[in-house]
Order: sequence, then C-alpha cells, then structure tokens
Amino acid sequence: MTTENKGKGTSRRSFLTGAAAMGAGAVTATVAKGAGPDPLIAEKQAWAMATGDGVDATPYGLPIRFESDVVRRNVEWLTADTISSINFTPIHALDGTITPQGCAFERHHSGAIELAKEDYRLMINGLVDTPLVFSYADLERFPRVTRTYFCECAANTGMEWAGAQLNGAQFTHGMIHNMEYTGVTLRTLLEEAGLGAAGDLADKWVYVEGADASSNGRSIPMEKALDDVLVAFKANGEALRKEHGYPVRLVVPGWEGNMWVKWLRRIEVTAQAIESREETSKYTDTLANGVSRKWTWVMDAKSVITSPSPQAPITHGHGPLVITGLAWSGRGAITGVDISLDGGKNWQKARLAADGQDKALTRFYLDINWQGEDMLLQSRAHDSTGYVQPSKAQLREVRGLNSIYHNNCIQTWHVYPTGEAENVEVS
Ligand SMILES: Nc1nc2c(c(=O)[nH]1)N[C@H]1C(S)=C(S)[C@@H](COP(=O)(O)O)O[C@H]1N2
Ligand SMILES: [Mo]
Repeated sequence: MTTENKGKGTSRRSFLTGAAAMGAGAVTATVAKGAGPDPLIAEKQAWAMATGDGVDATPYGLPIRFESDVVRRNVEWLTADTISSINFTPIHALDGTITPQGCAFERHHSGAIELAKEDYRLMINGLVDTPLVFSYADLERFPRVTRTYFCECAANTGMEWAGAQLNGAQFTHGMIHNMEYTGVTLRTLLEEAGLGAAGDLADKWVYVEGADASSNGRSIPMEKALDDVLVAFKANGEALRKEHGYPVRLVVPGWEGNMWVKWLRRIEVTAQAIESREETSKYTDTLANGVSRKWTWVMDAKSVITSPSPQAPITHGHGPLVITGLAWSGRGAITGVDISLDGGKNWQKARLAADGQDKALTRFYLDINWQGEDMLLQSRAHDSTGYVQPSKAQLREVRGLNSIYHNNCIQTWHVYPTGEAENVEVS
C-alpha cells in the first residue's frame, strides 16, 4: 500500500471526504503489486498439508500464540508490590465493546482470593425486617437480569494530571472494562430482607463489603442501591473470574470501580454513610485550595482513541486509515463523539458502531485517508445529559492539580509521519 500511494498527490480535501470508497481499491493494490506469484497463494503451505488439532486439544480455549502480547500489563513503579496494585486492559489492541475477562484490568487491595461457591455466604443485615444469609445456590433462584456496563477505576488517567506521562492508551486509559453481567438486582435482595425497618429510605445507605482481607467497604446511598445495582455472578456469559470477584461481585453502573465490591460478603442497611477508608482518605479529590471533594461517585463522560496510539502505531503506510476508540459516561448514554486531527482546532463527527447504551462503552470509528501528515489526535465525548468531555485546561481550572481520581479530560496523541504516536499535551 505504501508504494502505490506515495506521490499520488491526493489532496487534503479528498482525504477528508472520500474515505470509504478508497478502502477496497487500496487493499486490492496490495495484493496485485508483487512481481511474481505470491508464494502464500501459489505454493502449498504446511497448514494445508497436515491435519490440525482435534476438538479437545484445548478444552477451554486461549488466544492463539500470535496474539500473546495482547495482555494486561502493570506499571511496576506505580505500586510497591502486586498484591495491592492495579494492571491495565490492553484497550489499544481490542475492538468492539466487550472486554474479555482474561485481559480485563484487575485492582486488588489485598490480592485476588480463591473462594469456592460452596463456601460463599452473603449476609444482609442492619435496618432490615429480617436479616438474611444467602448461599450461592439461593442467589441462583431469584429472578435474573443480564445487562452490560463499564467498570472504570476512579484512578484511571490519574497519572496524567500534571502532564503527559504514560506512553500508551493501555496505561493512560486501561483501568476500564465493559462486560455483560448476569445476576440479581440488589433491590430484589433488599426487598427480600424487607426495608420496613429502615423507615424513610430517602436518607438511608447500604454499606457493602468483600470477603478479602481488605474488605474494601463502601457506602452507597439507598436511592442508587434500589435503582440499577446488581449482585452479579456471571460476566460475558460465564462465571466471574477469580480476579473479578468469583463467585459474586457488586455491579454499580456508572459509578467508580472501587464501589464494585468483589467477593461480596455483606450488605448492611445503615442510617448514615460509614466513612470508611475507601471513601475518606482514598477516593476523594483534593482541590487547589486544599479542600477535598467527597461522594464523587459518578464517572463523567470520557473517551480515548485506542488506535492509532503509542502502542498501536500506523504500520501500513499512507492511504486508508481507520481511527477508532471508546467513549463512555456514568450519567447515561454516549450521544456523539467528535474527533480532531489537529489538536482541537477542527472537529468532525465520528461514526458510532452502535447507538450509545446506558453506562456502557461505545465504540467509534473515523475513516480517513492519511498521507503521512503530523496529526494531533483527540476525541471528545457527548452524553445524553448534554455534558461535553472537557479539555485538560478546562478540567484543571475546576479541579487544580492535587487530584488523582476522576480525570476525564481529552487525550492527545501526536502521530508522526513515520506512523508512530506519542502521548502529548496541547495547551
Ligand atoms: N473486595 C474487594 N472489592 C474490590 C476491590 C478490592 O480490592 N477488594 N477493588 C476495587 C477497585 S478499587 C476497583 S477499581 C474494582 C476493580 O475491579 P476488577 O479487579 O474486576 O477490575 O474492584 C473494586 N472492588
Ligand atoms: Mo479503583
């Protein structure tokens, strides 16, 4: 493709408009350009001269070895050890919207524990009519729902407050995954225990904690608990993986990942918030004047271009280029994504792969004809509340530089004529 398109002098104008039509032609050219017959077509190949693996070679399949670099990765200097740590989803290498569990980021405060279904107990106590304990088998007998949601750690993009830091979408934006969860609504279980004893529900809370050593306790206002929170036992159709809370985790749609308690063991209805470690010294946002915001539960609208990006450079030369990325909002659905090729001076509408779904990832694409020019790639998300993703400067104006969590600013990738890309900041 590289050789054919060089020197054709495609104008910038046609590059901005005629993208879709270019695709098929350019791909044909790649095949036809060789001097002689293509040995991959003309000669017999090893894979066609012997039989392949039998059906039971891998009773539970893994990605083919050619894709072995599409894995979670951590940033070693970020945490002292891997027990209380985080790794990142390889979003630069994925497409569509569903994150396979096997490469979905992990965040543990005291490691991922192994808890068998038989040993699982879930207690509901506090201001309920009848305190109850559910076994795993009990949970399976309540009416079930299946819904897709993103889970984003509040610390996602948190290393980028002071300046461009980590060179890859996996590291800047990979504390996110998006799965189809199956389980029981928290409302169903709370109503089973009975909320009469709680009286007026308007000012009540539920305190949720896990069975791991950290317990990761969090307070959730009753209004949210009765709205769309799930007690989930399946993700993407199969059992939760150990690292995502097997056998049961809480799903708190649109709200910060810390509240999605894994290995869920207890739900207490309380008259006030508990003010646990995870909602006081952590997961609060210190502003420029030293005052900290708390109860910043919702993940605001955000987006990122996943390819091209530093870990996904352009390697195919000039011509048709698919720009793609992800957008999401904890307040509702994504209604549109704008893309800028010039650091935010001009914007054009991306194509959404499907209509935005409530509190779930939306995939977007923009098909362009790239002739090797420098690009400052940015994406900007709009959600169903009318909210528009802010620039880095706009966010800093409101939040200062003391924050770690809730950085949802517009990301910039500088794409060079070589096709390589770098994390940069435009002022
Ligand atoms: N019990 C328990 N639940 C937990 C945690 C934990 O350490 N223990 N980590 C929380 C944090 S900070 C996040 S971001 C999400 C991450 O979920 P994941 O590991 O499935 O990606 O789980 C949350 N739930
Ligand atoms: Mo988190």
